[in-house]
Amino acid sequence: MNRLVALTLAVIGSAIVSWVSVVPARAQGELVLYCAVQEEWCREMVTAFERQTGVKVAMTRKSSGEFYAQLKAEAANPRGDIWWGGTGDPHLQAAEEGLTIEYRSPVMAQLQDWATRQWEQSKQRSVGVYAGALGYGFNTDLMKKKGGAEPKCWADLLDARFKDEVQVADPNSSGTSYTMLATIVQLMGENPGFDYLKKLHRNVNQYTRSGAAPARAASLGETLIGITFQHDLVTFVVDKAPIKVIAPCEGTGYEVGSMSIIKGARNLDNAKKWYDWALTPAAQELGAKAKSFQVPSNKGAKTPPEAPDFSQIKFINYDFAKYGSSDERRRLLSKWDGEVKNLPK
Ligand code: S7P
Repeated sequence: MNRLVALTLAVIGSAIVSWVSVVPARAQGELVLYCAVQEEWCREMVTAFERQTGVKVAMTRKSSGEFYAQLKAEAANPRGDIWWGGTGDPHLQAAEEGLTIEYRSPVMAQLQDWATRQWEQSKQRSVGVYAGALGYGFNTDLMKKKGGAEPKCWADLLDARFKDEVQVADPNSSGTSYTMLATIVQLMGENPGFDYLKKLHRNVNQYTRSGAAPARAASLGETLIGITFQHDLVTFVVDKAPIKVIAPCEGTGYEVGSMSIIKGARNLDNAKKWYDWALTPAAQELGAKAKSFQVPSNKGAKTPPEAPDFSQIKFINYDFAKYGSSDERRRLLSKWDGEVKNLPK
């Protein structure tokens, strides 16, 4: 009889424990989140945050340049509360234009230098949440069929063999592609850099809206080569797609994926709650769960073993202050539109 009572109590006890862990905290208002990483990671974050805080999150996923444009368009009547993720340059531009606000999180002391540098450069309006290296990848099955040497450098992508075989995003919508544009200009100098981009244009089969789309296309064999952040290619490598990831031999640029609170946020307290939480090791480690393999900004967060090894990559000294400034970003994009995008092939 005693055993039966003990067993019954144990069953009731464990039912209560699992109920407590699945039932969200009491409703604590709302948060409108503009999320610029991959949809899977956005969803993972939203679910965890809602469960832990009881705040209901309305999330939209777009590319970095698109959110910058949206913040600008909504400036008189802001709809979003927090912009999380996406390359740092458009966050810096938004900060400079007063579209986002200053905030000092209590978690700041735990962050890598590159994350706090973003915060200082933006006059405390944007902070680094992860870092990612630019590169490209190719479909190894298609490359074998094509024959010839495998590309290793940026220069190799100009080979006539790769006509209509390279995919990259449009830098107006995509932070990835703007990072590439700024990287090429810094690596080669402005005029030789634009010559390079014009020649590359002959080999481009499509300028996609989203920066990571060419990685998926390469994994499916829809393009031979995709220019993206290296971690966006690793997402497919871990699923055994025939992809080889390349860190270009001349050197490459990188992003400081960032977060900013939107000026006029209607749910400011919840925006700060998200901001503080998103900088914690536990929240940053959710990326790997969603197969996003960036390097986290909290020193206490584990870098996923699948993440590209930064010690093996030759990086340029990316000038975020210059290439994240409004004037420079606007100037380079309009030059790219005028001189590259609409060139006949
Ligand atoms: O996929 C993750 C990621 O590459 O997406 C973010 C960013 O929004 C780039 O996408 P777009 O080029 O479409 O703007 C990056 O910050 C992040 O690493």
